[in-house]
Amino acid sequence: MARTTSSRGRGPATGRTSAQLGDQTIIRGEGGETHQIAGGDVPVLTTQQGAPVADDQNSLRIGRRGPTALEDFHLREKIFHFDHERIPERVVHARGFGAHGYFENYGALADITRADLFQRPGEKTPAFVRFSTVAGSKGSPDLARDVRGFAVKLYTKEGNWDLVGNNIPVFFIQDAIKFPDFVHAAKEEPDRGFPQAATAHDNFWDFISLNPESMNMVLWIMSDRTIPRSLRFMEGFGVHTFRLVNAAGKSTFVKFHWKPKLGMQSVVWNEALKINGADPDFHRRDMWDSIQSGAFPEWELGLQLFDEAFADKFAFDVLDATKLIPEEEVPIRRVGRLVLDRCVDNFFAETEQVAFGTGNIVPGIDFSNDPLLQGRNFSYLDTQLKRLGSANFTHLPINAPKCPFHTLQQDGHMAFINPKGRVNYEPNSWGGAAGGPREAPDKGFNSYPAEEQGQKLRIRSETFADHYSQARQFYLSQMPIEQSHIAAALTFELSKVETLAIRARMVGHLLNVDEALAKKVADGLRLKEMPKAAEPARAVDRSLKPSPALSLIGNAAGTFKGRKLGVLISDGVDAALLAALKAAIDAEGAVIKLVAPMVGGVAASDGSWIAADEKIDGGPSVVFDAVAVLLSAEGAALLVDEASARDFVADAFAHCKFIAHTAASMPLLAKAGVAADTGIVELRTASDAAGFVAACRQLRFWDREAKVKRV
Ligand code: HDD
Repeated sequence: MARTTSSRGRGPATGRTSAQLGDQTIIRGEGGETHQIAGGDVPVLTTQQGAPVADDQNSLRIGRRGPTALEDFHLREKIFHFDHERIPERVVHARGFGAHGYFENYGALADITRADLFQRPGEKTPAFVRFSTVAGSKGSPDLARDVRGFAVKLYTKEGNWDLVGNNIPVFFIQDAIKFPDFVHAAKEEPDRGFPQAATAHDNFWDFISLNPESMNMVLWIMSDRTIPRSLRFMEGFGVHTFRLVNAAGKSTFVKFHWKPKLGMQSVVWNEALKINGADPDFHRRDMWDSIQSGAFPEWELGLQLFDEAFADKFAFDVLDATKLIPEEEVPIRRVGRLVLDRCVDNFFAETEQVAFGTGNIVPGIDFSNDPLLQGRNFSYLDTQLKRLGSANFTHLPINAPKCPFHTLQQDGHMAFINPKGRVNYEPNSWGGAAGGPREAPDKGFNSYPAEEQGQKLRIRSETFADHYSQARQFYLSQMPIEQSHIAAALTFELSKVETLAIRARMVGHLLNVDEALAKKVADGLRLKEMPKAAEPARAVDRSLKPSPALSLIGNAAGTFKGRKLGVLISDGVDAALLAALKAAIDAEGAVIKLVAPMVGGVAASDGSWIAADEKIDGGPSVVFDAVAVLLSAEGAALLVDEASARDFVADAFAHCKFIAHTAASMPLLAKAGVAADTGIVELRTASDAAGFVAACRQLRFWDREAKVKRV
């Protein structure tokens, strides 16, 4: 057997082992003595039991090359603990990214709710938010076409309120009893274990095509909403109708919305596919970078408030989670802002162990009878026991309330909040503090006393029977470019479905949404004949007015703030031009990243040295919102035959990005197939830089898309 002579092995000449650990060198002598050099005053490594560890490099052996001794408690403890590091990943929403922040209340809302966090203007409530994808496992790529979870935990002074929402205001199913079927169908197929984090497979579309109540959600998930550019640029929704209840006991129905301060933005599908290869952590890195740089992501909390009278006259049942209420019918009142200003200290302790639950509500907020919500209220508590392994998961710091709390629950695995004293039951006759916590009839949570009566039935209300009208309304509310993306996404996904009957069944549903859309998809799939329209349970209401608020591109914020410009540079780059571009980007509140043939940097035209952020194949244009190609003539000559440089330009062009360039860069642009349009801006002098950044505020030059996407 070969003997190792590496720096971590046993040096043949000295007979000593050595290891470089950060700034400290550990040298181990033959006799086992340990010397620490440098590193200063560091804590001593111990076992879990606190015993100091002398040697963490070698297990205990009998003789130099002999067997390992079972008594090596440090080895056993270390391996034992490592073997148990993982907890079950979430059955859905496994991949997530969390951050801390606060919710700041704009004004007092005492007239509509007694919820403590809404009583005092300017009050800040600590918050923890976890964003997630739904279908993929923990290690899946960020840019999967998927719904994004938007789960908010607000540590209010009267307990934790969790708003466990998504970035889409409607859902796939109406009744929680179908959730396991839906999730099974969406996830990897059980016999083969793939595809990962993708709905483009037979099982998903088989289920969906047999489940017309999903059609509204299907239109949403096939839209650009499921490929967001950043978690910072997406909306959030509580989805269900909830109740707000004021001190007088008056109830108002509410739907919760989160509106991103920087506006909404998505990527295009071809870009998403490439981002997943270039940077599978694209979303979490973006969130991490922006919080670490002090550019704190922000959303405003919006309330859609309505009463029973509105609910009665609204075209759909407000308890049906597959429907939304258009903003045009019930405007959104913005009541506060959510700011994320701190990354976690430990991903496992916080992001992995955070336990959200729709059942976590506080006085002043209440449930509605939405059957999806009612089922969720069971599932979330139940799942925490599976994942976190103990009914004491609320003792974990990320889950514990930040207000005082006193229960009479006790013991169990890992109980580390253990009350002192004699009393663990109620009622008791021990007086004063010795008697322990008491209920508070007025201050405590009182359920809204809704009148309920009826037969016990397994039945779906008639009022849930319209499956197509809002899908149609959503589709017609999109800009033409968005409509073409929906058609392309449906065609892509159904092209991955092997069973022709499923493809046809889906097109049959689309005929009830919009005939032109159905035809486009049928043509895209090359269906030999148009299937019959699916039989709707209730006739499609074609009179619903489009809701412009539902368009993503139509509501773009008109700013490049928070976005990223990628600049390709080479030796000889015009230093003044680059400085002007940087100044314009800084003034916009955006970020500039320099990409060069080699990461060490380039020598600029004025002799200065400019360090790069990325090597050309490590910083493809898909990770930027716009690009500038500032090559010198020599730089262009060098890169014109470099595939990654050509891709940088060709992808930016194909993805309809704004592209600035120097005249000298033209050979590369020409080789990459760039054709002139007004999204391509030549920078002649430094004074052109600001104009280019202003153009970038449109985010994409969509007029180009028809020229670069023909099928
Ligand atoms: Fe759910 C996690 C959102 C329906 C059962 N869900 C989970 C998360 C989000 C949502 C954001 C991740 C929370 C986190 O970051 O830890 N879920 C939704 C929305 C729904 C929805 C917006 C519909 C409006 N969910 C839904 C139903 C059920 C569940 C109908 C079951 C009956 N969801 C769960 C769960 C999860 C979960 C199994 C997995 C991990 C967890 O709860 O903590 O209990």
